[in-house]
Formats: sequence, structure tokens, C-alpha cells
Amino acid sequence: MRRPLIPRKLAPCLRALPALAGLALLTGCWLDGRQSTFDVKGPVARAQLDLFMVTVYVTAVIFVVVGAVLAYAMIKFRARTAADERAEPPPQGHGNFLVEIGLVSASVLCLVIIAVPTLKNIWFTYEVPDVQRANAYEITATGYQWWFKFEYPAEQIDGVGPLVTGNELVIPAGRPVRVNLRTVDVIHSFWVPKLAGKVDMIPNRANHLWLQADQPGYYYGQCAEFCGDSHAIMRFRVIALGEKEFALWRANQEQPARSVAPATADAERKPRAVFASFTTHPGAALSGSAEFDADPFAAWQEKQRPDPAGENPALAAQGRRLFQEKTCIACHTIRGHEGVGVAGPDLTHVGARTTIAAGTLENTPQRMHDWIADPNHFKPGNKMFNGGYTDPATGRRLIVLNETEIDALVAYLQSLK
Ligand code: HEC
Ligand SMILES: [Cu+2]
Repeated sequence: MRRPLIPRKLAPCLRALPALAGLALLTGCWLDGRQSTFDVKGPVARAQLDLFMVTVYVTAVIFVVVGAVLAYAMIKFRARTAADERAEPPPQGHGNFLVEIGLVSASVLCLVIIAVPTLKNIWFTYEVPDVQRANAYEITATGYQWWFKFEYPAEQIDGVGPLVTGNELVIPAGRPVRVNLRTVDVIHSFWVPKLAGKVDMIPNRANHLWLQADQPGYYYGQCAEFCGDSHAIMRFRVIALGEKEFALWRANQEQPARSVAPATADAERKPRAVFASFTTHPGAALSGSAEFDADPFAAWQEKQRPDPAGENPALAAQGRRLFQEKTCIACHTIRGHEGVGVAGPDLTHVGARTTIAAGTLENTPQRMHDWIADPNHFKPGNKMFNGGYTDPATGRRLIVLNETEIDALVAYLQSLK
């Protein structure tokens, strides 16, 4: 009796293959997702992708060759009849000089093909292009449970120190950026998949990486090392700007916090630079996530403009007062206003960010309201709730806010552009 080429039991599995492949595609294996390492936007990520593809090609060749030999042997020498089944195994042989030399040489060749570009890439990604020649820029990123602080050593503010921002890293496009990696607590990992591979932020160790965005744009980042309760939502954004816009952004950020309340003395300060070179996007009201997701870069640009018409100075002034009374100032810096804390993100220009809570929520008045009302709902274990709103030792509530107070705080924080 002749047996079928493919054992009958295997046939249903094979028939299911196209369905499985379709399912894999449907479940979102698109190669140009927000955090796809296949959709590279800068030289470092590109070099890493190229190296990955070299490995894929070499291993694909090995897979096909070994698989083909295996399939050939299995099909050609399989037991065809009941007599075959009962027969003794054929005489076993070993030791063929040519085959052995051939296999060893082929393995060495494969390893060399992978090793040469690997070594080249190790140096390429480690060594930040020469500062003078390549016009490199430097930033220090510090991981906190569960958000990121960014410092700009090149932008020193008189009597304050370097410019500090949180969760949204703005960089010049087309220039190499050296990122010093630090942490204040546990190990985190800094990863912007479209711009560069991840590097860990390790306590008491000065790591760094460099990246470059070829074009202005909005890129998604993520902590990539498990760091506690809210690790999965410890995100950040990288916004790359053209040279002119970057200078404008820096000038704006270096200014102390904006004041909308007419009663305060600093209200007479000269009007701040407006992002005139950014196009306005009418309708980009940032209320619904659909618009934001469709074009986050446009949404970010829109966020940079103050909107005096939509502001309520009296409410903002009340918010500013509440920000002190409710002890928010103990953890947050609002440069030029009362806040001096460093346990949480710098909020001097929080109104100009597209996201809050480390890339977790879109920065709309409604979302900010939700966050201030119940931070623990969005980020379990976060240090604003545990240690700020409540005493972690006793569970006693320390900060209590009613709806009007939250509205005032939101009006104040949203005015900080
Ligand atoms: C015990 C310190 C502490 C106190 C007190 C505190 N916060 Fe926070 N705040 C934090 C930390 C830490 C984060 C970052 C949370 C995260 O993303 O994990 C944060 C995040 C925020 C954010 C989001 C900022 C961003 O860019 O992601 C806002 C807005 C905010 N706090 C407002 C307030 C207000 C308003 C108060 C007072 C009612 C307050 N905070 C009190 C520590 C504090
Ligand atoms: Cu982390």
C-alpha cells in the first residue's frame, strides 16, 4: 500500500495556514505602525534595520537549505510499506571529510557575513558624530517611575540652570542628538523605535545613545525595561523641528511661565514669540482623539499658540492660587510662578504639550481634568497619587479637590504655553 506524500493527519494543519497568516495580518502586524522598527526615520534606526535584515537573509538561506535537505530525506527515505516499517534500519555511516569541511566553512562564512556589519554598527551607533563637524546637539534624559525628564545643557537660563521639560522631547531635525541616559530610581530603557534602538538607563551608570530624525515630525517613544506598576504606560514623544522652529521653541521655553491673570505684575511682560512659521490647522481643536491621531505633529504645532480668546483669567488666577494651597508646588516646578518641586514633571509650559501623564493621555482640558481628579485611575501606583494625594503608609487622603477647584487648576495649567 502506498502512503500519501503528506500524512493525512497533517493536511488540516496545512489548510489552516493561509487562515493563520491572514489572522496575523489582521491582528495588526502592519510594518508602519507608530512604534515599528521597520519604518525607520533616521540613520541610527536605519543602520540597525539593515543589520537586522542581513541576519534575516542569512538565516533565511540556512532555513531553506537545511529545511530542503530535511524534507528531501524525510520524504525519500520514509517507510512506504508495512515491510519497510518492520525492516532493520539501514547501515549507519559517519565521517565524510568533504561534508564536514563544507559545513564548517559554510557556518564560518555565515558568521563572518553577520559579524562584519555588526562590528561596524557597534561603532557607528556608539560614537556620537563629532560635535563640531556634524553640528551635534546634546540632551540629558532622566527616567523616573513613570515619566521622563529632559534637560538641555546648551540652553542655560540665567540664575536657574539648564532648560528642563518633561515627557515631550523636542529636538532639531537633521542633526545628530546625543542623549545622556540617567535614572533617579530603577532601571528604565529609552526607546524611540523609528529613530534608534533602546539603551538602558541604569542607576549610577552614565549611558548614552545618539539619534537623528531626518525630517521634522512626531515620533513615539516608550520605556522598554520593566520598571514597576505603570511601566507599560511610561511613554514619551519626540518632536523634531526645523532649525528655525527649533530656535523659536527654545526661546519660548526659556521664558518663565505665562501669566494670564491681569492682576499680576508680570502680565506686562512683552508678548511672547508666536509660532508664526507654523501653519494653523483650523478645526484641529484637539478635542477628539481622531484629529490628534490623524496628524499629531499638526496638533503639537497648534498647541504652541496661546489662545487668549478662549481663556478665563479669573479662573486661571484661582487655579494658580490653588496650585499653592493644594501643595502641587511641592512636586512641580512652574518657573517664574510659585512651583519649585522636582518630584514630578516640570509644568512651566505644560499647556504646550500634546500629552500628559507621560504620553498616556491627550492633553485636552477634559483629559487633564480626569487626570487631576483621579491620577491613580490612569496610572496605578503613580507617585502623584501615592505620596501626594494619599499618604502611602496610612492610606489617609491628603489632597481633596472638588470639581470647581479642578476646573480652576485646569484653566491655569492649560494657560501655561
Ligand atoms: C507627591 C508629588 C506630587 C504632587 C503633590 C502633585 N503631583 Fe502632579 N505629578 C507628580 C508626578 C510624579 C507626576 C508624573 C506621573 C506619571 O506620569 O507617572 C505628575 C504629573 C502631573 C501632571 C501631568 C504632567 C505631564 O506632563 O505628564 C499634571 C498636569 C499634574 N501632575 C498636576 C498636578 C496638580 C494640579 C497637583 C495638585 C493638585 C499635583 N500635580 C500634585 C507628582 C505630584
Ligand atoms: Cu521605565
